[in-house]
Amino acid sequence: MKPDQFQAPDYYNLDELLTDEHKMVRDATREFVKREVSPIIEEAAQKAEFPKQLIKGLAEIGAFGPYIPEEYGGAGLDQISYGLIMQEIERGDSGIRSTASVQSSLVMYPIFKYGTEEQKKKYLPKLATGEMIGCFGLTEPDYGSNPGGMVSNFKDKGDHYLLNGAKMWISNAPFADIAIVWAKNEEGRIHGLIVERGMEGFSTPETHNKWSLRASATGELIFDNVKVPKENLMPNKSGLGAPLGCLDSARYGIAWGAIGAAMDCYDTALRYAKERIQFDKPIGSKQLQQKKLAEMITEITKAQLMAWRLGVLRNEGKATSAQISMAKRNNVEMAIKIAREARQILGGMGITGEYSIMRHMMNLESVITYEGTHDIHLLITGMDITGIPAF
Ligand code: TGC
Ligand code: FAD
Repeated sequence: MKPDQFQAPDYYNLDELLTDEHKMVRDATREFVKREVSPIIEEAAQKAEFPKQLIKGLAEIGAFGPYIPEEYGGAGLDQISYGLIMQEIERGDSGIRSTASVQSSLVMYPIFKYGTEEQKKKYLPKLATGEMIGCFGLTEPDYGSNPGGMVSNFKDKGDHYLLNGAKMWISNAPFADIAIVWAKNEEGRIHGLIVERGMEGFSTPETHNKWSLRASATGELIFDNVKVPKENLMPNKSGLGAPLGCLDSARYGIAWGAIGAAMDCYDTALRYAKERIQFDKPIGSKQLQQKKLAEMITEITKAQLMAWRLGVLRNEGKATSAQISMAKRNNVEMAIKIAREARQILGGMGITGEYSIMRHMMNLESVITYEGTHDIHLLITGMDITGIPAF
């Protein structure tokens, strides 16, 4: 793979909207990605292996629980810093950002929000340092976009719960130490349980043959009469709103993350267009290529403004779930379109692992599907403006 020459586009001087802390966090993450992620990511993706050696460094830059308070081991940062961390990591690879998103928003966040003090003390500090890795089990084989229909269930057996069911498409599952599992009790109410690796009847087979997110490990969670201690139920919220509340946080991070992938594709294509000579001139001198690049920087700039404004709303506690859906949907589609256009600017070279574009493009096919598909987010906007659910 070519050396990482990334230069971040900032067409509207958005740096002026960031605090010194935001810029420090962003620059430290950018430096980490250049130093640790870029040199190894192509090989990891080709081999379809999650590069576990990155875990310690990700923890050190605060990527695990950026906004979780410091008393629980988090970095205590605001929502814009969290977004910028996701942007920079996904600039390197969506699969690495996935691991950070899941750990922060889908594992640490529910423990922090819905867990007991004992659960917070037991798990959060180890999750923040990467000593422990978590995963989030909501999707089931027959219930993807409609998680409320889930059939995974647990029964009260006096001194423990007995958990049965299966989850699929679970990021980090093959190596996670704990799983946040959403299942129904005997009354059909959804609750979150913390299931630990090693509990009898709990297995996590890996999902192979993915053409997307190859540097992220995906798997199933299988529960065959797993005895879960009663103290592992998170008591402070139940119902579908509990897992969906975690998704708000993760979807917000993806709205920023997708900008990172788009920036990398744009930056690569711009450099290539200025260097590549055809018909005795750089291809960047041709109007057709300039149109592609001009439209890319326009869309990236719009997405940056949207993400920043959403971050301000989240810092003020005012962002709605529907606003988050709009940003996730818009920014991921923006990124996938830019990846496709950027790939064309590189011609044949665009399909090789010499450049990051094709990897980003394939990764974004997962990103546009997980955390709510592109269609589901459109329906969430539709419901928000009409008041009529069309699911
Ligand atoms: P609905 O009746 O609308 O809502 C049920 C309850 O949930 C509340 N609610 C929310 N609460 C917090 N945040 C949100 N975003 C919420 N959306 C809804 C709602 O108010 C209600 O509460 P209550 O108290 O009245 O019961 O539910 P529905 O069954 O009609 O479904 C709505 C729909 C389709 C929007 C929802 O099911 C949905 O978002 N589906 C998409 C599923 C999804 O996103 N799955 C993601 C799985 S995790 C994942 O992909 C991780 S990838 C990680 C990585 O690698 O980065
Ligand atoms: P389906 O729900 O079957 O949807 C298929 C198609 O139908 C889509 O185009 C969808 O938009 C459309 N559709 C569905 N309902 C409607 C409707 N009402 N109206 C119109 N169109 C509709 N899940 C987790 O719980 N944890 C994870 O860590 C996790 N990681 C993932 C990692 C990867 C790499 C992938 C690919 C997925 C992951 N997922 C995870 C699962 C992901 O959230 C689901 O794939 C996603 O929610 C869609 O579910 P589905 O694949 O079952 O598609």
